[in-house]
Amino acid sequence: MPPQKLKEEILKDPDQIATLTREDGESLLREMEGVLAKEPKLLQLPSSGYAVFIGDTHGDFDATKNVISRYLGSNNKVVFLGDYVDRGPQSMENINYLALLKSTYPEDIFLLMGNHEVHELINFYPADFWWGLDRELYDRYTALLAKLPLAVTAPNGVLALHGALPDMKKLSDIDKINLGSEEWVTIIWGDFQNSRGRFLGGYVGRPQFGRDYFNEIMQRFDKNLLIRSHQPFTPILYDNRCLTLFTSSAYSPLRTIAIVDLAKEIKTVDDLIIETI
Ligand SMILES: [Mn+2]
Repeated sequence: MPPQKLKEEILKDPDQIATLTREDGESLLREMEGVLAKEPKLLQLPSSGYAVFIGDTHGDFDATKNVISRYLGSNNKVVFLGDYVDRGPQSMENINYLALLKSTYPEDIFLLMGNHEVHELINFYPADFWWGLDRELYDRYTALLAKLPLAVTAPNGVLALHGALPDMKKLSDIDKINLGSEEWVTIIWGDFQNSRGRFLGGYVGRPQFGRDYFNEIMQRFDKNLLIRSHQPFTPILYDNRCLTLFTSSAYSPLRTIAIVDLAKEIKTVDDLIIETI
C-alpha cells in the first residue's frame, strides 16, 4: 500500500496503526525524523489560539486517540510532554501513531522528550517497550527519539517540559543542551518535591529539587507557570505555579490535560483549564 493512502486510513481509523508492516513503519519513522531535524530543542508557541498539554501517556494509546479526536484542529497546538512508551499495553501503537501525527501536522503537534524515550544512555526498569524490540528496531527508535525537543515556551508566561528546570543562565540555553549532560538529565529525569530547598539529592538516579530552586530558575527564565509530567500523583506545587499532568491509565483512570489560552497572561494554574479525559 502506498504510504500516503495508508496515512489517510490511519488518520481516519487510528487502530489501523497496528497493521503497519515493518517497511511502512520504517518509512513513517524516516518522515518523522525529517520533521524533527528542523525543530530546535526549545520550541516557541505563538501568542494566539490555544495550546493543549498532555502528560505521560505511557503506552495508553486510547488516551492519545482520545486527546486527538477532542483537541486537534481549530488551530490548537497539541503538546505532549514525553514518556510515550513502557508501562501501558500499547506502546508501539502509541509511538507510531504520534510519529504519524507529527509528520502530518508538524506545526500543530509537538512531542517533547521524556526519560522513557532514551533507554540506551540511562537504563531504567521496567522498560517493556525497549526490551521487546529486536536490535535493529531498538537502534532505530533510539536514533529517532534522541532527536525530540526538550521544552516549549509561550510568550504568556508558560514553560513546559518533562521533568525539572535546568540550571542555566537563560532560557534559550536549552537549545544548546547535549544528550547525556547534567542539564539534560535534569530536564528528563528531574523531580520536584513539596519542600523548601534547592538540590535535595538524587533518588535512584532522579535528581530532586525543592521550592527555592524552582522559584530561582523561574525568575531567571522570566516565567510564571511550569507545566510538566513525569511524577504521577504529584499535587500542584509552589503557590499554584508548578502543574504536573499525568494522562495514562497505566497509573490512574483519571487522565488529566491542561488547556492554555495563549493570548492571555498566565500567572498560576488558576488561569488555565484542567480537564480529565
Ligand atoms: Mn518520566
